[in-house]
Amino acid sequence: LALTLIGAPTDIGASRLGAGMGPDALRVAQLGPALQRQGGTVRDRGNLAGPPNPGGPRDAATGLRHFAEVLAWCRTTHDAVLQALQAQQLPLLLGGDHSLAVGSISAVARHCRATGQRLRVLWLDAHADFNTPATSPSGNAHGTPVASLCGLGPPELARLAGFAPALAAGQLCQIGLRSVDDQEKHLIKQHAIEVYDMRAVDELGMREVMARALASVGADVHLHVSFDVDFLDPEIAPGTGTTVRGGPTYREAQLCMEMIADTGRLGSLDIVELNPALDVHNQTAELVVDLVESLFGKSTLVKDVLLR
Ligand code: DIR
Ligand code: MN
Ligand code: MN
Ligand code: MN
Repeated sequence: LALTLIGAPTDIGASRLGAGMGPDALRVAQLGPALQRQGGTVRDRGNLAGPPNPGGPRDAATGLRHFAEVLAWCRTTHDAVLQALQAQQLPLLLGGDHSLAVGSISAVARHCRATGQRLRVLWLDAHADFNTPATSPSGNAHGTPVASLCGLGPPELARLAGFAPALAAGQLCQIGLRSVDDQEKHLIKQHAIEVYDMRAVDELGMREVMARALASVGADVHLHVSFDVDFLDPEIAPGTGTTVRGGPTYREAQLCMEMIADTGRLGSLDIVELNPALDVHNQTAELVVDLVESLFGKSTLVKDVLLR
């Protein structure tokens, strides 16, 4: 297993500053050595470069805040992720805010189209990130990447894969949602997105949610996981900009990661919205590293003694 770490040190799409320190917080928490312990060969290609966050109001033309800078970061991310995939590496995008997922997932979609693999995207998040500039209450691009990937909003972002939509609605599954804007609810319904919100996690349990989410993941599937740190309950993961109470517990999150690992089909990963400026002693980065170990196969016992 050959992994490439790609740092994207920016908070360009977020409402609060600080997610740009996410890549280094993950390095400080020993992400690289943890992956190596799971049998990976890890190459850290360092941080991508891009424009600073100019702040300020929404652009009149696009309805997003500093759209040109968002687009620059997404393009650079797209190119780096595509390059890793073409070199047979598993790209691990270290965000940075969630707007970058337009770049990474567009690259993954492009790669899957070229290689004939079926793409499945698991979006782990408290939020749906399905706003368009027209529905967005904030103008923050981190609330819009799913809409872009489904072909809505500014065409420069929606067409980053070279085709649009980058994702058919049926390729996407969202888990952990508990903060969805009114107009996003309608978009989710209209596009018939497969969503397991926190009520579904409560009622079905994480095991059944993941069994359903992964049911179609066979040997021909490239599985992409887009992991927004605010997916986790804020009691265990305070170091992120838009926490929402009532998220998955430590054990639920571990099971989620372990069941993804069991498919053996993880092909690419985003870790986004980690904000060490809001954290205490880097505990959220350490938790994320712990979970990522499980995502890459760490288990308490030898795997074949597990009762399944
Ligand atoms: C809100 C918040 N739905 C927005 N979104 C967040 O601004 O679009 N996404 N925090 O991560
Ligand atoms: Mn998000
Ligand atoms: Mn979120
Ligand atoms: Mn550990």
